[in-house]
Amino acid sequence: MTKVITYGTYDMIHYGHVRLLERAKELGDYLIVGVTSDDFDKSRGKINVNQSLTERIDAVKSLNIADEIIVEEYEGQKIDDIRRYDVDIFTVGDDWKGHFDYLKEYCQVVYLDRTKGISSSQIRSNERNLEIGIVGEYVSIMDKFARECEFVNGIMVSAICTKNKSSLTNRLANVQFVTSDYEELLDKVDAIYLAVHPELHDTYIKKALNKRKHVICETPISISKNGCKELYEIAKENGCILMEAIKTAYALAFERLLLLLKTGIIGEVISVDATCTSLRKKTLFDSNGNKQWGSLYEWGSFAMLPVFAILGTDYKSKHIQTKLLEDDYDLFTKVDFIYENAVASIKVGAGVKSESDLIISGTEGYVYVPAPWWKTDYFEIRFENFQDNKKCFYQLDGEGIRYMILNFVKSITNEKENSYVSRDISMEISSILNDFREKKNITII
Ligand code: C2G
Repeated sequence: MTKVITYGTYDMIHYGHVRLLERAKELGDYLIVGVTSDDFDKSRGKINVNQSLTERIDAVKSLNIADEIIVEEYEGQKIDDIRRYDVDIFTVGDDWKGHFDYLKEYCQVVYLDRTKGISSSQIRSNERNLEIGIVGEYVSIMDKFARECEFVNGIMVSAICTKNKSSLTNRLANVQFVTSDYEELLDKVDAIYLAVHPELHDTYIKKALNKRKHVICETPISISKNGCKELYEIAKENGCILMEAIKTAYALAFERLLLLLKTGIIGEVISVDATCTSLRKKTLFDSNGNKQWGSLYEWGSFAMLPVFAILGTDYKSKHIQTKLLEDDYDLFTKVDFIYENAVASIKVGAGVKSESDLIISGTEGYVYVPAPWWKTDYFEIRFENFQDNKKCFYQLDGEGIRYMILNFVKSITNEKENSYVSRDISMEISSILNDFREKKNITII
């Protein structure tokens, strides 16, 4: 019996795929089809896949051409599969010509003609693009967002609203519609990305939601707990997606770290310590005249994310310690949380520098994520016996921002929120900022 194997993503299956599979089957008696996992696709730069792995497998299955379907999960798996399944022929479309010649050592390699004039990318780009407007004064953050949108299918930056027109980067200045009038921008787009001072979020978000525009907003959503709750309610009433932009939640290493902790790899988690700091000019306004955010507004959400994601939001008490300058600009803030069976502490500084790492301590070992942990591709799981230590590496593209945008687009298309930052966490972050602003449970140094 001649066994044939072929691999692919098979997103939005089309005539080109069907023809390839039929010809692959004709090469032998038994056809194995490897469908790529979502993670493997991400790691090879294919992030725009529309359908989930299950949907793609079902689609291949329903063609009734494959005798067996397997999942392709990692680089190097092809050699493993060929040996394991005793494969005689590996085949793939000739867009890959030469690329898999290294497999000739293990089996016959056949490149089949690719069907001209059709592709998954083409089908995806025929769908209408979501038009997003970028609103804000913080040009470097806005530029990063616009750059990352270029990697995601189905979204297009079509308008910019800023008071800082003269300091826009080329990418932003070249967007077709640039205005300083927010209402005017809202009429032109389907969604907005908001990068204004957190004190302005409530007003800006409300206006957008009331015009039924979807919103992705730099964290925090609101500096008031009730404000945050109200915004989510308005979003729901108006059928809009409101998403908090904490890129770290979408970084693969962080996502995996949370899953590993759930398996109990370091035993019971007893303490989470997260530090985020950056050195800034100690002035209240930046060179463009924008009000600086202070430590907790700027870094608080990032530092609180692992605490709440690992230990939950149901802590028993908390205490805020802060070094305030004039006009309530906090140079440094520390928050301690006491849980029933654990403790946590965050240290944030915009104007104070420290080792900005993340340490999660457990009864069997600890996790160390080196600085800058909020955009890392790597962490270590360490044990009493250092020979048991594990180093874990993951792909990090665009600091997680592009996956965040992808999830925003998917949430809108599927009319179902698909945010990695739960509503609970968003609300709790707002609640801490609320107490900080109202100087509750706080020691000022
Ligand atoms: N294909 C084709 N004609 C098209 C489009 C695709 O013959 N018009 C073929 C591809 O060459 C590939 C298969 O259909 O053999 C699946 O295509 P994709 O889903 O685009 O997957 P791809 O990224 O090519 O995956 O490591 C190799 C990959 O797994 C192949």
